[in-house]
Amino acid sequence: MGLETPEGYTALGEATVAAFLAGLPAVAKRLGGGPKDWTVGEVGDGNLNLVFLVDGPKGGVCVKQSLPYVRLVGEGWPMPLERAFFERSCLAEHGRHVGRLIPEVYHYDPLRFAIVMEKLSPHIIMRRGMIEAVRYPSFADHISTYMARALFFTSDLALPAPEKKQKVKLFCDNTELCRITEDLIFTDPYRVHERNRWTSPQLDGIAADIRADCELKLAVSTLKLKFLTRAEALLHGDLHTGSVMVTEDDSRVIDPEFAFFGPMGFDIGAVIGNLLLNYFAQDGHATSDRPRDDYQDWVLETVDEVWSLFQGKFLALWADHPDGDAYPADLFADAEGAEALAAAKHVFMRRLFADALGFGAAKMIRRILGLAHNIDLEWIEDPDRRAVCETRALKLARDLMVNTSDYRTIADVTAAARETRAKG
Ligand code: SR1
Ligand code: MG
Repeated sequence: MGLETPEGYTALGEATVAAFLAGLPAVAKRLGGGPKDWTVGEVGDGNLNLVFLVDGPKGGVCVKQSLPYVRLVGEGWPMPLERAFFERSCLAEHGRHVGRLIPEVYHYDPLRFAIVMEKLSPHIIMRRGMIEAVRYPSFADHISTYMARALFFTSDLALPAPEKKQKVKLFCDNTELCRITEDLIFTDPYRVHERNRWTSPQLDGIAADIRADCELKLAVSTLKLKFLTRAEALLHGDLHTGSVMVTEDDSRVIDPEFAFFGPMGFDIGAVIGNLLLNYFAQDGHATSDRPRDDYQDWVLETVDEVWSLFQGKFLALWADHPDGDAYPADLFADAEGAEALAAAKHVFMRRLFADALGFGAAKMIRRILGLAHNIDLEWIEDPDRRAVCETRALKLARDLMVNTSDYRTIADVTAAARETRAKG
């Protein structure tokens, strides 16, 4: 027996999407012709939803629909349909601040829990491009703008408290998606759990060491507490390289269904952690006629740029728009105040950097020892080779999480990544 769903909901299929869109005049006009002229393909390769690409004589659209369960696992793991509502709400909120760095939403259907949005073409999922060693020269600029603006403008640095609280309230109900993160990122990889998997037997010993590593378990639990309690800004919530669609000169952040008010470092860490995973994975994809060293240099340069550009942009926004209830500008109007505020901003950024490293490390560990892996590593066919890459990534991640304060600058992080790789 299927899972119970609200009246009006049925999962769309390739045969029914056209009829659904035909009932939306503005979307139908965008596609051109009529339903018979439209081609539909289901292309969802994520862990949760259905995704259809629809093309007509005039243009295309993308339809994303929640399933009442986790697609990766099946009906045995029910999941609220409302994640589509949170995704659409986040796209609306972030859209006010980041403009064309996300897809345009054309329609939201609250009965079908479906979002009809811009079909990004010729974009591809960034993770896939990076596995092929494709460079994205504008990515660091784009993602740092996205993060700086989305995080700053939804924080207490920019918003009056009542407005911020209303927004927190709206996203507070995204509890089940947060629960996925709480369990899969901050807890499961550090305990025996049937959902976990890893390259076995090669990583059996390391997985056991991690489960016995109290220092690491305390560090990840401290991060989990921050994730649970620190409603700092509206996060994307799952900002890995599979959530960015790219061309050489365009980047669009997609899929913010995990959106909620949480610690800013969680999104920043997700980007950095996933770039570092790719850096280590390259050694599993390199061949003698196609070495990847130059590409690995580019990945680390990108890590550096992402943080450096983010920091500069975030501080610039704080200087230009000190409109929130935190650090009221009139308290710091004189020269002494200005100096004190500058010092406080420095402390803020240092704390944010440390948060990002900790969360980035947690993201790396979960993709190697938890349920949901990523293809950067999964597509390395030879398990021995894959395990070498994964072991290096785990080693760096552990150090980033436990000895976070040793990393004063982003250059310390990229140097440690190189050193970890060089040591084998
Ligand atoms: C059960 S969902 C597993 C993962 O897929 C999503 O992309 C998130 O990263 C989530 O943790
Ligand atoms: Mg996703």
